[in-house]
Amino acid sequence: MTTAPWNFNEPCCTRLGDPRLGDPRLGDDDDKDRRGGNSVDVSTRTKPKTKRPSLYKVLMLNDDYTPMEFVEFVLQRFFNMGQDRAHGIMLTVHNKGVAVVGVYPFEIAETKVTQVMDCARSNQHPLQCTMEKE
Ligand code: TYC
Repeated sequence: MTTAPWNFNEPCCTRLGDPRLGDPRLGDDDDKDRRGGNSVDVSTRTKPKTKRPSLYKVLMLNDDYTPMEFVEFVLQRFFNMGQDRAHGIMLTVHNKGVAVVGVYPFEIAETKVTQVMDCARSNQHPLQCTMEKE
């Protein structure tokens, strides 16, 4: 195994020094283009175009009426938590008023909020769930 960070077999390296091929490090239109006109160097983009998506926190809010067991059920069902973690997070919301229950890209966070709100509404609980940019 080689530890060198370059590869001598790469075409650009095998071409180096071959007079028939020219030096690939040099452009072939330094001052004039092939039709004899002036040309302008265009800088090449080195940064990849892809950007990581912004992340959003999904927050669960406390209220006085939603049963604790229902909150635990929601946390297990929609946030893939085990019983112990769901119980712990539910108690945090109960005691502090709010807790982050997950962090996701926008569409996933939005889906989680909708799922929780729909589930709470159809079970007639006032549980509130919201999201905010991280
Ligand atoms: N405070 C509620 C109760 O005492 C329990 C609860 C916990 C409600 C978390 C909402 O997001 C919540 N029954």
